[in-house]
Amino acid sequence: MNHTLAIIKPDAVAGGRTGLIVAHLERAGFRLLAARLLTLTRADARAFYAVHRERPFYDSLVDFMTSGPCLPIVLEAPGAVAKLRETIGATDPADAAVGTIRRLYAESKERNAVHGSDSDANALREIGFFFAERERR
Ligand code: 3AN
Repeated sequence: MNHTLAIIKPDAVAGGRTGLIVAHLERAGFRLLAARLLTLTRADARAFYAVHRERPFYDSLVDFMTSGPCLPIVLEAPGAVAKLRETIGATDPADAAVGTIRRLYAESKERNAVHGSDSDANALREIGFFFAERERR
């Protein structure tokens, strides 16, 4: 699939790193199809991360993701899902490869600057979570 969802997370937006991260994504070869600055409600964050609801970090993740504005973005590129995962780097910025967005801009394993869909099926679900079809043509 050639589409995926990124979210510039509240740590990066609050820290003034939104523009740097968008520029990094564009330089990496992604085209922006849709984007909207918004603050997630607790219900939004709980639903978005429902797969993690049994994990010990779930409540803290919901607190963090609702702590301020974030920027969901629909991205287009050949092999978009795998390409974005490579561009953002490992979940923990300490493990992320040099030059990846998380290595450059993330604070910690939880406050890790950016989300990227991890499969084509999740990309479809996550794009639909934020954007109507008419907003991403
Ligand atoms: P990724 O974002 O690399 O796909 P996931 O899907 O395992 O990682 O985790 C979703 C989000 O949950 C991460 N982006 C991060 O913010 C948070 N998270 C994951 N693992 C931990 C952890 N051990 N401690 C705190 N937060 C975590």
